[in-house]
Amino acid sequence: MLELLTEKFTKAVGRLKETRRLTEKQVNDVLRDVRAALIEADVDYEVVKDLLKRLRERALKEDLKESTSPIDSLLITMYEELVKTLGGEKQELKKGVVLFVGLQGTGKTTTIGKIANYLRGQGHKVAVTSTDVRRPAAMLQLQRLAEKVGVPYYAFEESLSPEDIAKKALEKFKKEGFDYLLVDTAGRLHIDEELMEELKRIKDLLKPSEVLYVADAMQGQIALESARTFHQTLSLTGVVLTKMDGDARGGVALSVRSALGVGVKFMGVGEKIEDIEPFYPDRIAQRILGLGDIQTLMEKAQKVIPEEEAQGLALKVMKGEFDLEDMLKQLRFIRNMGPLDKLLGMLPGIGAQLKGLKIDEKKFKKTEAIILSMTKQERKNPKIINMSRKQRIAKGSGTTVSDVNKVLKEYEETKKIIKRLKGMQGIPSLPKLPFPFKK
Ligand SMILES: Nc1nc2c(ncn2[C@@H]2O[C@H](COP(=O)(O)OP(=O)(O)OP(=O)(O)O)[C@@H](O)[C@H]2O)c(=O)[nH]1
Ligand SMILES: [Mg+2]
Repeated sequence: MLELLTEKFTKAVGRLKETRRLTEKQVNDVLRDVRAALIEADVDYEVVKDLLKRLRERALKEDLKESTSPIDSLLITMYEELVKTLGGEKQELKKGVVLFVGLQGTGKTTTIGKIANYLRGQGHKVAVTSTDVRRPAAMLQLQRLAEKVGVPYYAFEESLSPEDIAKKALEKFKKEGFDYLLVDTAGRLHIDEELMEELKRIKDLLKPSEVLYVADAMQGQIALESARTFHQTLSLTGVVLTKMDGDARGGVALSVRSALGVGVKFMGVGEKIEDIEPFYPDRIAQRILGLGDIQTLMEKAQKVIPEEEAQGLALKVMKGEFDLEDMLKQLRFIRNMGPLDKLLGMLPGIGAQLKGLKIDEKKFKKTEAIILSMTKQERKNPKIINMSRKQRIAKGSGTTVSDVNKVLKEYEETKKIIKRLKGMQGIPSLPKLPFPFKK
């Protein structure tokens, strides 16, 4: 997601690499590239105009040119204005009934499963229910998801009307005193009167604390057009952008706030239940500027490896002490976190350059078996692994000497890459302060 913008923004700013002082022409050149990137990314035209106006005013008015490090200042300006465009502060989900609406197939039901899982992980009491009596098996789909997540699904007969289901579900929710009731609704291919009326009646009955519009990011601006119509009838309180994993442009993410006046609250980044992220405008701005999203990366990492271990590993990598034991840890860690490309996108500077890398499960198992067949000493100091040791390791892991050689070679290469990454900075001069800045 957002790769296009990251690539173009990094390139635009990257051209200033050797510059000490910024001329007006250079600022204009960067802004011209930024504008082209935004348009290519399918950002709403008015949004582009507005953002560019703010950037230009600040870049030229404020004494960027006199700043000791003008590129950093330009980056910070871009960062701050992007955050504004993306909606400013992160928006919490208000407790109570959360009604999910949107066109057919945009990901409403899947998103409810994901958000239920997310909220539950945060320690909230969550229940879900569905008023989608139209599509056969729609209710069953949510019920299955609820079982998987481990939250109650309020089941009612499919012969009831959506309004009756809403009423009964609300009663139950109030009685149980849960924090959130997530309510699924039926989708339609196109907006029609009947659907809008039905949703309006459900909304009036439920008096939800949130009405979230679920938009498929891959649809681009079209998604926003229907969102506007929903907004008129239902007064949306926020948007969930789904399928961000399939959308390299990201235009919708930048346009929602200004098009609707409400912000994005979550984004879906895959088909699995964990593939949802709260929408942090500051982190998204960092990603777009190629500064990575270390916070989200660390949050994901903490779920699969204990914090001290993560820090230990990072420290070792920084110091260049990286043995086979560390490589195994890292492989396990990456494997538990999901596809590599999603993670690399969060690393400063390199995200846009590395795409489509994935862990090969079979190869992983083999590597793991080989490393586990080594003695502690061998893992710490792979240099001592001579031919007879290789034969023993191959036998122990049910592999061949050539497999062992491959792992050793991979280890050497990983070590080299780490060295290179250490010496590399994504953007010519990364701001000295760790992102995000808090003013
Ligand atoms: N790649 C990807 N796929 C998603 C995401 N969210 C949902 N999907 C997929 O989109 C498809 C439709 O999802 P549903 O949740 O059934 O959509 P819906 O809006 O409930 O559909 P209706 O109930 O028919 O209106 C499914 O195949 C989901 O797996 C996402 O963030 N990324
Ligand atoms: Mg559905």
